[in-house]
Amino acid sequence: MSKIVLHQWEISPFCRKVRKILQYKKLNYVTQNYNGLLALKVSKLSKAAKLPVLEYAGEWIQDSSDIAEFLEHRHPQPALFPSDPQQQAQALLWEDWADESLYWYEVYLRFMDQRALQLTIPLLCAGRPQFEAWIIGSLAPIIYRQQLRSQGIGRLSRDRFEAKFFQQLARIEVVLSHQPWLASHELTIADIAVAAQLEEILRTSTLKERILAYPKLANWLTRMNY
Ligand SMILES: N[C@@H](CCC(=O)N[C@@H](CS)C(=O)NCC(=O)O)C(=O)O
Repeated sequence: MSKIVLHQWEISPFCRKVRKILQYKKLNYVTQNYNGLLALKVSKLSKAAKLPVLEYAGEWIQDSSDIAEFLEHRHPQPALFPSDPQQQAQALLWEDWADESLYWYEVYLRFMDQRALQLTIPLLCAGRPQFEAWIIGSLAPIIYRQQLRSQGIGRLSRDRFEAKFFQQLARIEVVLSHQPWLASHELTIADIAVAAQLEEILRTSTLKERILAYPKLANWLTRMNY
């Protein structure tokens, strides 16, 4: 089979989600990064001008959920989607929650926090000239804070935001107190989608210790580090 290329930002939780899928399915791949001002090239890769984009034997697939489905179809084992319809529905609902809701908590924790930003900008510009870090460091917080405000979560005070975030983690802790994985007796796309967001949060957030204080969640994150 020809090479699989993941076009990515290494720091994007959706790109991490795809890497976790590829690793889970034990598929060899290479990455192409769009750090710094190379980001301007992304609009040529996909209609949505977003990453990840997967290049697979001449096919180009955008959107992490579509990539998951595509890879499941071509490489069914190990499965990401449970065969039981109820568990499958639950797994897909978790995936959608991770992508559409938890993602914004990740963006808030990265772009509304000065210490997290100091870690984030060098990662976004790794390997690029210094002036690009200056440009991205000036523009990215403005763009993402605007998106957070439109989404709604960016209007919350830090205290209110943290209360809501930890409420969500407490709910995950309850689920993991009753079952080893989020949606089934086995690892599914639910676990990969949620872990990808939380792993990126842990990477740059100042809340790391408080997040890992949930014992079931911390244990599950260790198991997700396959
Ligand atoms: N639904 C898409 C979301 C991808 C996405 O939002 N990627 C972000 C990076 S984390 C992006 O490309 N942002 C650039 C932009 O919105 O212009 C997926 O699951 O792949």
